[in-house]
Amino acid sequence: MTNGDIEQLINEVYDSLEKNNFATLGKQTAPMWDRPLIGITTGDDPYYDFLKEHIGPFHWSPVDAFQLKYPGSISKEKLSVVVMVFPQTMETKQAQSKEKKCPAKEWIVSRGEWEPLMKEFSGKLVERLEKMEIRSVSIDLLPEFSTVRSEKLGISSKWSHRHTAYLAGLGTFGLSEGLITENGKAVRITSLILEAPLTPSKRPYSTHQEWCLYFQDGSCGVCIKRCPASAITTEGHDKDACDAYEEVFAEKYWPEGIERGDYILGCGLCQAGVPCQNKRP
Ligand code: B12
Ligand code: SF4
Ligand code: SF4
Repeated sequence: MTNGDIEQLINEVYDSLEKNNFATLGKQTAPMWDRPLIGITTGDDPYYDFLKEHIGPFHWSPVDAFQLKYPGSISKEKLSVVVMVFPQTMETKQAQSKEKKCPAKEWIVSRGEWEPLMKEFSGKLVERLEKMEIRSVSIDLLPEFSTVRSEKLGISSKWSHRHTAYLAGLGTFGLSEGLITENGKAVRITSLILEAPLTPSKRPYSTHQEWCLYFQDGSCGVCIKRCPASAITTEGHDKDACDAYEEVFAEKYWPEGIERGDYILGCGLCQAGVPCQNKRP
């Protein structure tokens, strides 16, 4: 298996998706998510040890996650991590950038239907790899995957897709804390661990906040004004205030003509209508 092989496989699976559309909004042919950007890390990158110190000892290394599905010894040199960043479509970003209090319908639906979509996407990817006799673990399909409260950093999780994407050369963090990629910040991310030695992607930056204008020269700060919960300041991002705002918009500003159902919500107004919406600024 080469980097080119896995990229081709990911694109084939993306093209075969049945759930990647806005059928819920009556738009069967409009995709919810664009083709993913792909980055790769080795399983033995020392940065995974840093994450256990930085986020908390509960944060998995690639070996920890692999062994949950395949108990038994496995050396970290045999594993690679493939990180996939799915950009929101231009239509969703345009709709979201016009909103001020409540996310656009397209944003609500693409967030709310992410988990079933990932079940389809990651399920198909893992199955294709199994047929090639390559063992792999999708983080999003692990039943043990959950959020955890980090002593130092507040609401966190057992695997941070964003930190892994940073490690895989896919982007750096912004003032709002969102990961800014070559395709901007309005993205969602997933990670796959596989038993195949792949070539790691280059990291085209030297600090973790390099692509944000505020950290470059103190300018911009547009995400501060976009946030209806005042959760972003020049001091950074208040996760609890951000988290609490989800219920506020659902109760006070929910748009007509759309069911909440069992959707997980996310505001995401700081991800659109900003200079880092579509690209690294
Ligand atoms: C918990 C969680 C939340 C919490 C807390 C967010 C947070 N900052 O951690 C709440 C509910 C607030 C939230 C909100 C949102 N979330 Co959220 N969330 C998560 C989740 C489940 C875990 C995040 C996690 O583990 N964080 C770990 C902590 C440690 O991260 P951190 O504190 O931000 O990290 C900082 C430090 O590490 C610091 N730092 C200091 N020194 C150093 C040194 C180095 C070397 C480095 C690298 C970093 C570093 O820099 C980082 C950034 O400031 C992930 C899914 C996942 N499992 O990855 C999605 C995820 C992060 N969320 C996502 C999204 C889309 C959203 C929302 C837009 C909601 C929505 N869907 O519309 C908002 C955006 C909020 C924002 N301003 O970024 C996306 C990321 C998109 C992006 N571009 O970054 C993710 C990855 C989900 C996904 N599968 O794609 N989320
Ligand atoms: S809107 Fe500006 S300040 Fe905020 S994250 Fe993007 S580039 Fe940085
Ligand atoms: S997701 Fe919404 S509430 Fe949270 S920081 Fe961004 S704009 Fe503010």
